[in-house]
Amino acid sequence: MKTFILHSLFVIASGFVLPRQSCSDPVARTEWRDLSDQEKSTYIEAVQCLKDVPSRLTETTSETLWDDFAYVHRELDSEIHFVANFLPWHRWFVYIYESALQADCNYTGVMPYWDWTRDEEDPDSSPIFDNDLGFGGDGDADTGCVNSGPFAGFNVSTPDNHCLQRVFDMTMLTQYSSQSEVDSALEITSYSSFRPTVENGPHRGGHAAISGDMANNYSPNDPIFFLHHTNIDRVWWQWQSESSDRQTEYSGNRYQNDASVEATLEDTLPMNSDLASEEYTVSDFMWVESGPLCYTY
Ligand SMILES: *[C@@H]1O[C@H](CO)[C@@H](O)[C@H](O)[C@H]1NC(C)=O
Ligand SMILES: *[C@@H]1O[C@H](CO)[C@@H](O)[C@H](O)[C@H]1NC(C)=O
Ligand SMILES: [Cu+2]
Repeated sequence: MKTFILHSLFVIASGFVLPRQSCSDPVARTEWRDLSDQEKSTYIEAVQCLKDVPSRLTETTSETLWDDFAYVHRELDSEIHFVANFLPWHRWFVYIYESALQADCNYTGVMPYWDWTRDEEDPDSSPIFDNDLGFGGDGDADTGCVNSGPFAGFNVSTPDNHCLQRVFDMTMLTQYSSQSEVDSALEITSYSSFRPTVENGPHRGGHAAISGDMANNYSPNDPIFFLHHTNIDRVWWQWQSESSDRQTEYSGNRYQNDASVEATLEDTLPMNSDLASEEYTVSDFMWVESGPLCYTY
């Protein structure tokens, strides 16, 4: 924990990430329902705070730091989905979000995740959707607008000004994001096959189950996006934890529209430089305890 706080201070003070010591004290990320009530409230307040921080982007419709994430994700859509870098790119994206919560909103807690497999029996009653100590539930039956919980009445600006929307279909969660779907992904031995299985299975399930903003390329409008993707990251971490070889196991198609180009660890990860000024390659995000990262699950 100490290393982590120091690290964030360096980021704030210098504007760029100084070369860091080895990761000796990784922070353990926690499932939402395993946080205390106090920890949940602190996280929700930090997320709400992003709406009060001005946008960091130039030449954009994004109005606040909250909105920047959906804008950038939408901007890069075709470069970061259905390609090999889907997992390392989103690992980095969650890290940028976590760093923003810390640097701009004084958040000192851990990055929480949503383990959907714990909701297989009764997804609608998930603590994730709690109106007091969660992210609120389904949108209004007519408008899709989220009208209850901590984010009721929140408008977002990507791709245009609209209320945050959800249109629940929890059969998608029980079908694609179940323990058995996760288990069969973990059985796969090659990255080039593991990545699409996770992306089209459990990943798709979480997006489609919440739907509304979550079903679009501006899905980071919904704060649940980050808990969902942290769990996707955790599934990858579980897969990588099988053997240290898997910390460098990376393959598949680099581009959506050109199957002939093989992805490599040296590929540069795209990012809007207003959101993160550092340039990184895939290799920097291959393991949660190296490069800029220092966490575990
Ligand atoms: C974060 O902490 C600093 C220093 O105490 C304070 O000046 C600032 O207002 C805080 N920011 C928020 C969003 O609470
Ligand atoms: C929020 O978005 C809705 C459309 O979804 C719009 O009717 C409303 O005027 C917006 N509210 C604000 C304060 O911009
Ligand atoms: Cu994405």
